[in-house]
Amino acid sequence: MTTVATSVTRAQNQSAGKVLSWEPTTHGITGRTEASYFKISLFTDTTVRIQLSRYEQFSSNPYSVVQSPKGISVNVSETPEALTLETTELKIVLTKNEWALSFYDQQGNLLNQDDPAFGVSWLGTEVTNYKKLQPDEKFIGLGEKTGGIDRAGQAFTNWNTDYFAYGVNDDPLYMSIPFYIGIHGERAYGIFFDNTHKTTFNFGASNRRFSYFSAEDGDMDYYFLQGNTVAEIISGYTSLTGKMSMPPLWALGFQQCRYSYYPESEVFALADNFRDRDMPADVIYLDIHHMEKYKVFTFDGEKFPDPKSMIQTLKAKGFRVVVIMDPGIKVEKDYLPYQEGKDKGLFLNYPDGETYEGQVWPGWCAFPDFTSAKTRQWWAEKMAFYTDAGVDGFWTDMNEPASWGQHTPNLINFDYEGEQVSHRKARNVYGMQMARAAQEGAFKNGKERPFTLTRAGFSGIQRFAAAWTGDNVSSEEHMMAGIRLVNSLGISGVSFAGYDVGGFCGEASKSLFARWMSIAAFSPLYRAHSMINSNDAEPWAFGEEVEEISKNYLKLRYQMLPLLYTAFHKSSQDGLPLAKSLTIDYPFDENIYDGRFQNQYLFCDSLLVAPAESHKEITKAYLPEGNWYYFFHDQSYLGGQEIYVDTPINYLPVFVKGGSIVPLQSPVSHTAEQHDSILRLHVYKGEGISSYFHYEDDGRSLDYKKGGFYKREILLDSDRQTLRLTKPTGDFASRYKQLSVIFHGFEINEVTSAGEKLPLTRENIAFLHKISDFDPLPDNRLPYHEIAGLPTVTLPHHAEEIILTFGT
Ligand code: MIG
Repeated sequence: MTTVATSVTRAQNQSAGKVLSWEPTTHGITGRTEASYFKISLFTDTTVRIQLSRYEQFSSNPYSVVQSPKGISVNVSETPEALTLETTELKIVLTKNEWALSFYDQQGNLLNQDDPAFGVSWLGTEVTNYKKLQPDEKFIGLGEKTGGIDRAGQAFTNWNTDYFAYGVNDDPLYMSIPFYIGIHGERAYGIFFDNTHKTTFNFGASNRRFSYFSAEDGDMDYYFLQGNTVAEIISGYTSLTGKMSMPPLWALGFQQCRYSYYPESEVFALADNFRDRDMPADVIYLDIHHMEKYKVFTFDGEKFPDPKSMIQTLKAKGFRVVVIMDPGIKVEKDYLPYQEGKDKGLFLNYPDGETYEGQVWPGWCAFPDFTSAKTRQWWAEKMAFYTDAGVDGFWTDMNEPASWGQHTPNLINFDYEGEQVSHRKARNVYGMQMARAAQEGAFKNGKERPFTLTRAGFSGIQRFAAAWTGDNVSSEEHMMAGIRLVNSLGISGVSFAGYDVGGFCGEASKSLFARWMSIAAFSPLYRAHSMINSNDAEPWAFGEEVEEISKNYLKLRYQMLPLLYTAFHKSSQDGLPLAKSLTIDYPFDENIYDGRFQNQYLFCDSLLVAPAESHKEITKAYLPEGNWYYFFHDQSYLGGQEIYVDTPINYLPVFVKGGSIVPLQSPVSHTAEQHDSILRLHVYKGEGISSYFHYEDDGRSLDYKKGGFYKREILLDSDRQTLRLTKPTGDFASRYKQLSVIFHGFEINEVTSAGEKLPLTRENIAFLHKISDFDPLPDNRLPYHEIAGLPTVTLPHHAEEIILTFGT
């Protein structure tokens, strides 16, 4: 009888049940329900942590959250039916008769509500929180997830997976970020489910009663985030899980990868090709063939006889080298990293103590336990092998972890910062901890800011590495899917992200490659890559016209460096992405969710990119509220409408938001090359006051943390026709000696500064250069765009306040 009863309970849903008791804590309350222990803790006025466990001891994730509760005042009140917790921004009501929470803002608007019957429930070890679906509720975020930008009606799994040539609707991929934002009735909220087990998010798939998030095991442990805007919610999430730190400037340049460049002579030829063809680039990758028999911390002596001098030569040409690191360490008696790992107990083990071995490129391998501080430290020290040779960047691949068979046994032990857990709890954070070790190593041994790129990750990964979207495919739909993946990563805290330009698997057509190079110029990470045994896929490998188009967008990318650098700085401060899904600034505009427009995004806040497939000659774009200018010819549009745009292969539709200040510099062939010292501020007429800040630092050290930066605010008043540059702050001297202000959309005959008239010229501006007339991709490009006669003034970029007044 007892046995049957128990198994029935285990096999059916069991909710948390009645609230039996509670008591106040410093940050909220704690108590018991019939089936669980609970705790509600206010971290800020807008962020609250909810924990429910069937054990008295709560279990948690030590890796993602870096914020602790602030000393805020929480007001708790009780009625016979409910407990209410209030801050200045948030009201949380807990129903006592059956654990269920409702969240309101201080105006009394319902943000989010548990299903009153199921609230938090268990099925065996699986724990779930059921949330009532709100009318017309939309769901965005969840990191590296395929599908449309609104995830309503779909469900997703978080389980880091090596997925070669994934389909554009496949799930799960490499990285797990259990954070999403719900949007309904002009309100939004965020939920971060901080459980590292395999989790499922259901946004109303196969039912119309609730959305839910569940984990295979562990506690119900989530953060509810309130915000007046979607941006505030993302900032709240990145306050919890951390923000990216400033990357080195060179990482913003173009990065060329291939599986694999070797030998040394090929690498030199590659570098020379970029320079001889006048195509800007900063980074060359060495993929797995740089190693001897795929053994990490080795160079293949035949392919790369003298890595140090090779890297020196490349550096002299303005290139940085990034090497790949895979976690698997070849099981080989005389291979030092294997011996050390074994002797020092740094590898993953079976519960009986035997080293776990899985098969990857080097053959049978042991896997460092990156969830142990000792192992991370050791790995970081080993990396001196690379940094001594002059390697500047690190690429952590296969860190899901991947192994042939793709089914790591669940019983394997992980340290998990001393907690000692199984693969089920640790898998999803393994990759992030490898990236953390890589960042530590790059930092410790190198003298400059590190650049690390990772495939696998979990919430908080943005603190350790940039991300790329793995093994995509050379197809139009993948090009579009990559944009959405990067935009979704951006909603989920990962600002520095990109995709393999040209597609990793398969062969890109000429036009596909040209378009991909154009779009990716507007991606935070600008990196081309392709698979072993595929055709050459460098930007000159597709014929002269594609080369010219690529060169145009590469040059534009380098002209945009001042814009990009400020955007990276801003993102490192506020946690908002550089590639911004329109759901962030325009969440309540229904049109942006339209399948035809869902790939559009704002880049660096001021540019709206409306990507089109490469075979399209015309496309429809949607311009949200405000006024807009077509970037390449300045035609102006009112927002709130759908428009047709020509999309010839040489022009990607990009629009500038009215009121924007877009700083550009002269093109350079790599980020360390000196520009012409003129900062060109392109100023676009909008409405009222808009602001921008210009940010610079040395681009390589950490001095910026101690005041070594140059920052000045720029305020445009489009109505009163003034532009004000505040006095700069910080100890760094700007690298720009002159300032050119180029006015777009204004009628101007006169510009004065401090009562003095400035010489006004009329400039012809072309953002892209003319493409010569050979072998055009058939009829698929437009005449050359030059914007004629733009009013321009040039003045010294001095360090005092500058106020320009302009008009007729
Ligand atoms: O099993 O290092 O996603 O970018 O070129 C394949 C070889 C391993 C997968 C990565 C890809 C990389 C490739 N790697």
